[in-house]
Amino acid sequence: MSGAWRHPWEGEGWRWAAPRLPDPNSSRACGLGPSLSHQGRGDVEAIRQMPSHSGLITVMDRAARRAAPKLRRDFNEVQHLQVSRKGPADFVSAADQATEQTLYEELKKARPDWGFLGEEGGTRAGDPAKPRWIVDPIDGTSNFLHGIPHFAISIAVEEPRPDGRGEVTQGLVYQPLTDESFWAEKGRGAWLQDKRLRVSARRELTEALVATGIPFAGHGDFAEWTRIFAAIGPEVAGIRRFGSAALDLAWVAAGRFDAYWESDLKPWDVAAGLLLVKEAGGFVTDYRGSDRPMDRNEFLAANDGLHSKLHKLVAQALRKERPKAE
Ligand code: 2AM
Ligand code: CA
Repeated sequence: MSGAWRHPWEGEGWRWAAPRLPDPNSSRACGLGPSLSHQGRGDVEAIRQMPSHSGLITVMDRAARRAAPKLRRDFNEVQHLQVSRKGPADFVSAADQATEQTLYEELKKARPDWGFLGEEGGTRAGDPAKPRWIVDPIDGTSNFLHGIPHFAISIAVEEPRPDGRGEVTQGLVYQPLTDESFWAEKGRGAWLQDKRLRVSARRELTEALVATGIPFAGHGDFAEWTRIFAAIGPEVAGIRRFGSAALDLAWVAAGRFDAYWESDLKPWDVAAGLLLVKEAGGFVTDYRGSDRPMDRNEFLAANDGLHSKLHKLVAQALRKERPKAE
């Protein structure tokens, strides 16, 4: 469409100049890209560091970057489809599936006997003694569908454990439109490209910017969310609902958001993001404070100080909601 606004990457040769992950086999530290440096922020260490990571992170990062160009082209196409009567829903669903297929093929090439749990393709069994991939090809599909540039690819590695509970040991959230790769490995910290991430250091609720996910048609408990919102809203600096749980959690890890709450999510929405928050020094519990938030499918994430304050508010709100339940 002539006159339609075009994204800067919808042209020839434009590319966000973000640094790549260093090759784990290389001894050269990679530089900080100018557009992604966060000097002056307390949340990201401004010093150069050479992150040590396993080859798995390289595999995940490469898979996401291989899927990204088509996703960017499809996103641009969605702009044009907005005005058609049928709308872009079928197109976006096809983009979701194609992205997942690319990720599946790339990851399978690297680890042929691993299982795969993806939002679009369901479960593909692998060797039960080996880890499996947990993949969300587009987290923030509603944004993508509406032409809102806020969505991400999420990839996690879940290792089998004797008690039957898998444990996520690697996670990567890649935002194709900004070329930001948030990644974490158990015991090795959380990173944005080659910069170590820390959750925010803010301690006061009045300074806290809090992200959430709001229940939507047919999903979630709106009454419960409203109670929590009513309890937290008046106490904090602001509440944001951006529509991608994976990015919400990655941004808590990066200290952009101070806290986050949401319920009724799927494993692929949160697998990578939860590890990012934990490895960035944050706390994630359910609304009752248990450190197994997946069990109740409730997620409250923040630094330790804010977490305990928010947890008190949430617990109070839920007690009011269900006076006889517990
Ligand atoms: P999805 O984009 O992969 O579906 C945000 O609240 C989370 O809920 C996102 O991780 C998003 O994952 C999921 N979600 C599913 N349907 C949604 C909708 N209609 N609106 C907002 N989020 C939705
Ligand atoms: Ca999702």
